[in-house]
Amino acid sequence: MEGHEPLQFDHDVTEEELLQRASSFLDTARNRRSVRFFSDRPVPREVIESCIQVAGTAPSGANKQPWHFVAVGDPELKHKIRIAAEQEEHEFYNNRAPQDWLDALTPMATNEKKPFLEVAPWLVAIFSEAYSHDDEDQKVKHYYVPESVGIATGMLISALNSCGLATLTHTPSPMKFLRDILGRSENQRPFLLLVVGFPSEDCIVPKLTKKSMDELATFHEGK
Ligand code: IYR
Repeated sequence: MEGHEPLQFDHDVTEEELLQRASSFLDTARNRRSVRFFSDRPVPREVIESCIQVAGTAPSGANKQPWHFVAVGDPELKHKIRIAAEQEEHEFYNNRAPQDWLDALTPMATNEKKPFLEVAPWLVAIFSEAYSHDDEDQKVKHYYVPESVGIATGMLISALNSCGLATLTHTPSPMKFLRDILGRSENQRPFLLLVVGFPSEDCIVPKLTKKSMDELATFHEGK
């Protein structure tokens, strides 16, 4: 078929190997925790680049790839982001959040102070693009934008976790300040701010449980 090529795929993988890989990936995934106490230990740019490239392999509506990743290691920019995020968070915790939301957050012990935005070596700001421009500067519409960017973000988190790095999905709301501070264009809308680095030596995390297999999934095997 025009515009197509043969798929490169390992059809010879054994069932044993499948089970081994699934279980090993699960072990890695289970060790991922949202971290709020970071160390200032540097992380090489190349690691962040590779993980962003993993995110860039994500499936997207009509392959429009409606995302852009901005990796910030510059202390001055991180400082600006922290100040702006803390302003929004102050509003959130003191005025905007309804009591039921604040109650739901109690186990996380979060508050408006976000020192990790300066301590962690990298902040990756993820932008979604509802449209782009073609070579003739005509608007190109994108499809399934939140789904696509959500999938790419999940792949980025998974890639960073598999390298042995910690992340925090941070969503100060509203996040418009990210577009201004980072000088992004009008079609780029802040989706999420990912904090990336090593946890501090004395990092603690809330005791949380994840859904059991029964709650998590339903199988209809047909046999
Ligand atoms: N953005 C705030 C509040 C917050 C909201 C949810 I939903 C969380 O899972 C965690 C925090 C903050 O980052 O503190």
